[in-house]
Amino acid sequence: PQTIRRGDYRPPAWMVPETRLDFDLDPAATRVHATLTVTRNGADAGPLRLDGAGQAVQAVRVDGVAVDDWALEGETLIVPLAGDAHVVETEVTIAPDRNTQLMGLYASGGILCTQCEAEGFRRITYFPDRPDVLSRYSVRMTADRARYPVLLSNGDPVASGVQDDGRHWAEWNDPFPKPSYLFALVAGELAVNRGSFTTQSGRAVELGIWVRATDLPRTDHALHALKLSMAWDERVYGREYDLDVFNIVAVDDFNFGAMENKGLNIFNSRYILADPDTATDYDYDAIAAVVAHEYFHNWTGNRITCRDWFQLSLKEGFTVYRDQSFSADQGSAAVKRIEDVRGLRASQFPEDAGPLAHPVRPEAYQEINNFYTATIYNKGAELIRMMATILGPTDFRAATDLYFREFDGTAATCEDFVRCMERASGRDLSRFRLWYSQAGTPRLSASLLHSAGGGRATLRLAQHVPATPGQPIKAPMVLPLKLRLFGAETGRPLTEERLVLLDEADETLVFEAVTERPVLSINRGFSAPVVVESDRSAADLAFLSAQDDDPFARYEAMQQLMLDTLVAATISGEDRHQAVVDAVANTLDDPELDRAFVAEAVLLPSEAFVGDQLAEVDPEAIHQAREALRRALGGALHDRWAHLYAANAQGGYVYSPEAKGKRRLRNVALGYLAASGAPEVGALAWRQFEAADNMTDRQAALNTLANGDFAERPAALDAFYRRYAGNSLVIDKWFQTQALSTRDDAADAVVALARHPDFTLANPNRARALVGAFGVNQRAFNRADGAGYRFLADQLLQLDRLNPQTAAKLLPPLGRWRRFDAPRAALMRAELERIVAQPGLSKDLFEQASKSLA
Ligand code: HT7
Ligand code: ZN
Repeated sequence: PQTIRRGDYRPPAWMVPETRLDFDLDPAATRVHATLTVTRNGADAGPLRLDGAGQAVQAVRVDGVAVDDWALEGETLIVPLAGDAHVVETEVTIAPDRNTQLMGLYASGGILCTQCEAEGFRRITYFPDRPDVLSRYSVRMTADRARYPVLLSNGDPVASGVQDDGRHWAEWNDPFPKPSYLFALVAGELAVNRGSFTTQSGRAVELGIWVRATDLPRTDHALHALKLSMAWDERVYGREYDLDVFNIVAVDDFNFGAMENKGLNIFNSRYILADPDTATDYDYDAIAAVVAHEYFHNWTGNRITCRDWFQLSLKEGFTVYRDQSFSADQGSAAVKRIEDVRGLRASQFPEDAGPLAHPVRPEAYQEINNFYTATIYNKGAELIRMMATILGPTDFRAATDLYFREFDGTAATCEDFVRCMERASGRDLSRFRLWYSQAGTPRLSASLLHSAGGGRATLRLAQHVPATPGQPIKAPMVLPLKLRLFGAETGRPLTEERLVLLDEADETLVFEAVTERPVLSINRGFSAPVVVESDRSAADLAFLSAQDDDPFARYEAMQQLMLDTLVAATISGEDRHQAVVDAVANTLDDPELDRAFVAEAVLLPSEAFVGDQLAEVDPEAIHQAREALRRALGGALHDRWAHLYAANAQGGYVYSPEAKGKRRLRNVALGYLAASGAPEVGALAWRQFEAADNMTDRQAALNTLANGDFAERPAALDAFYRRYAGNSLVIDKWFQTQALSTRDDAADAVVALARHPDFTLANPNRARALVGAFGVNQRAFNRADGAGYRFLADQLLQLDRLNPQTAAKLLPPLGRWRRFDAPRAALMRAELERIVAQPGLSKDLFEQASKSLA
């Protein structure tokens, strides 16, 4: 496959100021008539080149006259043009009902919808399908009126009518020039939950959430989240919505979470539909976050888009930072930060340490769909957060104002963004730019010395950025580190919080008048996305977990204490449980702490995260060590867990930060009670399962039962399945719970579930629920006989024929072979080689598999 390089960027030879699209919609054969007003851009004398994929050309006209001097170069349509401005028309036919890739125009449960990012528009019509060609679109759709009563597109509706052949039509106009990846169309039998929002300048915007009629009662939360997002963007960034309507449509078959098409967002139904009986607190939070994310793209992505796909993090990193800040403002900012860092460590850190590591602004790709990664999104958000930290709130807001002012209506670059940060603040971010070009997670070592007599503390900081593919040697990065010293005896702070910008390989900081032994609190708030290696003792970590005034640092100290304990137990079988038991007891006994924070703080690090700390992952030893610590915590603190379980019961479901925190802590307590082996737990969990008035509690009880050997286990799985049969989002949970099981038989169960009548690879949510979840079940997936690896490769090869993009997303667990013992590594490599050798493999899966072997 061809490699696309950032350095090869050239401005487009032709611009398309106006685009008119006329769709004659039919699932089997949709006719698309495109009329493009094209103008030559610069002195290039070349022909017009229009991207296409998978469609048949029916006709080409230039300035109203049919021409036959066009040619196809691969799938690119070449049209010779004599002058500098022309009107070019094409007619093509496409088949949405045969589109299993879910890119371009496709059918999902009887609804016709589109997905154009990144390169799906070329599957609809011929066009310069690149983000720096901005065009004004007007769209006409004609369709069967009974089957497709609702016809939506970008912008505002302008006209509609009924024909006497059973068909009807609608026209939509989008006044804002946009790249083709933001085009959208939906046709279907949809019901709407309408709302309205008045912008800060007094304009009324009509809001609509469109779903199947039966799903309408589950759309209020999304609509509410949309209104909150609109108000938040005005208040925090001064950004107002710019069209008269804002529509969201939910579909069941979707490759991603959602898509920010101008004025017509299309969502995976999983990020819209919620009611207490079917959605967990986690689902509610995720819906609000994704609704906000897509809405925020209206400015960071749509009004200002990307010059090329290498700049993807310009819109994605900034928009994730914006949605994280929005969510933090809706409840506990500390808990939100903990959740975000946990996510970063679970997905981005391993990516940055593996064969698919790439910079936030990549240099090359074969398939752009493979670059919608945790690095582009989540590490990209950390870069924005670091710049916000370095600039401070006032300068950061001035810098984003400048960015919006200067680049509105353009296709910009990451460099444009950083320059605005510099210009508005007067700071030099030259060295900071390395964060965009260097892959790999920096490792920071911190060691604090104290000379008791002299009252001087010396902090030695040293950083190292590990080699990543294609980048063997790294320069030191700029690390904004928030730190503070506490007195070990008095527990009082010895210094103010300081922001240190470490930009050398090593540096020593001196603190004077330190009259008692200091304890170091570093990377507070996770101010830099790095791995900290410190020589803090278990006693100091326990101290910080109880005393630190930064909630994130407090959580982090507890995590580090737990990790050190688990690593020691895995490597040498050492039992250091008591220190963790005492620290957890302390946290549980602190009446001042928020329930949600306590729930996060007392959770053990995942098996995968423990594995990430080891030179070689031993999945079985890690599992046994973690289970032993869970048992110890469960047993030693049994009475506290039982008390918390009882004390946090609630009458009647409420979705609020307080109620969520109580549910979370109660369910964590249930998990520890189960780990304690207390005889009453099976019955307790079953009672919760049956009596629950919400999915958070019901699923937590199911997880507890499903992970153990309880007599109630089969009945719970069966009852859950039967209760929710037909609700695909909940049945996904049923598959996922079993794919994530910690039981010895998990891998066999997953293989059997792939033959379940409800399992299908055609629906990405279902594929992710079983195959994707299994890939992150460290113990089951890495079973020593290689059954897990074989299963994943078999599924990927099948899925690749339907939906290469989703298949490629599920491959990374196989690329972790370097982290395992030689027999496992050989088994994983053999599966990767089997994939690469497959005739007709997509470039999506080929790129991921071949890079994973290298
Ligand atoms: N910007 C959107 C990305 C997206 C996407 C990418 C590839 C294939 C399918 C896709 N669906 C949506 C989503 C977002 O980041 O908001
Ligand atoms: Zn996004």
